[in-house]
Amino acid sequence: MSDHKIVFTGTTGAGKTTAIAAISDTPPVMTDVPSTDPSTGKPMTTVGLDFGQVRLDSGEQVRLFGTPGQVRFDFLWRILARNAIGVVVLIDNSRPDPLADMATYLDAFRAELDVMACVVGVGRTEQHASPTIDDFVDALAARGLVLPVLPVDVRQRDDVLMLLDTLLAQIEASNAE
Ligand SMILES: Nc1nc2c(ncn2[C@@H]2O[C@H](COP(=O)(O)OP(=O)(O)O)[C@@H](O)[C@H]2O)c(=O)[nH]1
Ligand SMILES: [Mg+2]
Repeated sequence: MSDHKIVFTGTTGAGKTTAIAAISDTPPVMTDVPSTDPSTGKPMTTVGLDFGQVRLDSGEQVRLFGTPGQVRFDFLWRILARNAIGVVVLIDNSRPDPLADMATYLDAFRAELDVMACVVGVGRTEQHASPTIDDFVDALAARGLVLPVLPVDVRQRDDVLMLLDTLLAQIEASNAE
């Protein structure tokens, strides 16, 4: 691992800002501003990016970046992903078509996924059990991808750390090959 940078992506409201704030050792840098789009149901939205840092038990320092959610910023997603070791795709399972949301981000990061670790974190599964974790795994398999899919509550530090650990385990496994 020469560069310890991890990118969090996902739809607006999926929890990128919350996840980074939950684990960052330094006060997270956020660029949320009042939302002009009432349909998101959120008073604030991220126009730029989120940034945080976390020191792992191993002593390694990891930089965390959150992408702007809106698809119109997708050129920024790949700029942010340069030199990253992994990407966390956050899914909001309360949205109309969470499997399509996952596909959007997998498409956007298609080239990066060849060289980068990836995990999928599915949020709000308690109130929204469908699609199930197995449905996400099946949808990934249909694309020829085998990636970890975990239910997460991004407000819980331990859940976000679990996502990170899963991602890092993937990287270590591929380095050992
Ligand atoms: N009730 C509930 N709220 C959640 C859950 N997961 C995330 N949230 C909330 O969803 C919002 C996510 O917003 P934010 O982190 O700004 O999303 P971003 O647009 O991806 O950066 C926050 O207000 C979280 O508290 C969940 O499992 N249950
Ligand atoms: Mg945000």
